[in-house]
Amino acid sequence: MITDPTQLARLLDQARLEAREVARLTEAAPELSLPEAYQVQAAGVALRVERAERIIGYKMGLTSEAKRKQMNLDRPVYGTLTDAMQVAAGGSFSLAGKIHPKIEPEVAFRTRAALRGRISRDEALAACGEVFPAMEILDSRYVGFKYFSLVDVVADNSSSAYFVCAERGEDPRKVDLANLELTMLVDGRAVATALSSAISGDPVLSVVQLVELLDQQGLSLPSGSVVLAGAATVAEQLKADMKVELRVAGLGSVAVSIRA
Ligand code: OOG
Ligand code: MG
Repeated sequence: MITDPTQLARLLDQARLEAREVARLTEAAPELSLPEAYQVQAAGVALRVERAERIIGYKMGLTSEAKRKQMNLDRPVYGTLTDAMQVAAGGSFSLAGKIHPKIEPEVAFRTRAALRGRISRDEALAACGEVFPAMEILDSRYVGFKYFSLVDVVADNSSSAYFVCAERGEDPRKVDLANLELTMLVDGRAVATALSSAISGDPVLSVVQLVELLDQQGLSLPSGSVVLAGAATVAEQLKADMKVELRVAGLGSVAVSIRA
């Protein structure tokens, strides 16, 4: 890499802190590779950890065909989640200081055992203690959000910004994980519906993919991690005074109120 990863990470970090859009990194650094982009992501997370944030898990992105089409990108990616990104279930979320946030319906797992390397679906499932309804609030730091490459999105922590997860989950072995019905409502009106099979074919397979991607960076998934499995549908632009709710049949619901 010609440019030091921390230098690129600082650019995106400043953009986030100042709620300012910036040009995609590959405009100035077209040679940036995917492994280098993950180094930029890690350097950006390290800046947040220096400010006393704590890594609590990861999000998988582009695990559904709908999202890959919307973003015109071809492969799943991961982002890193810190405690500062979690919005309380039923809480309120302010648009102040955000760039162009969107929300999307997901499910999340909490692990109860560490995972590393190439694992089977059964191994991933055994390590997932709970599954929850969850929504991710994305906010790309790039101009216009939409037109960027895989390398750009990975460097930008895969557009991670915030997430909201239900307080109570279910035992993932006790639900039909690939056939959960997800309905996201805005002010009581359904805006997105999908089956959980839209997420990697089966959301627990997002955990399998995450652990493999982490291994490529020399990382493992600690016990107690939150894993967002990826959106089941395209994301919805956030606007002030929206109330957004996700209902997952057999799993429960989670909501967030948006304010200016
Ligand atoms: C990339 C992140 C996608 C998901 O759930 O598919 C994502 C983006 O759309 O900006 O989080
Ligand atoms: Mg997502």
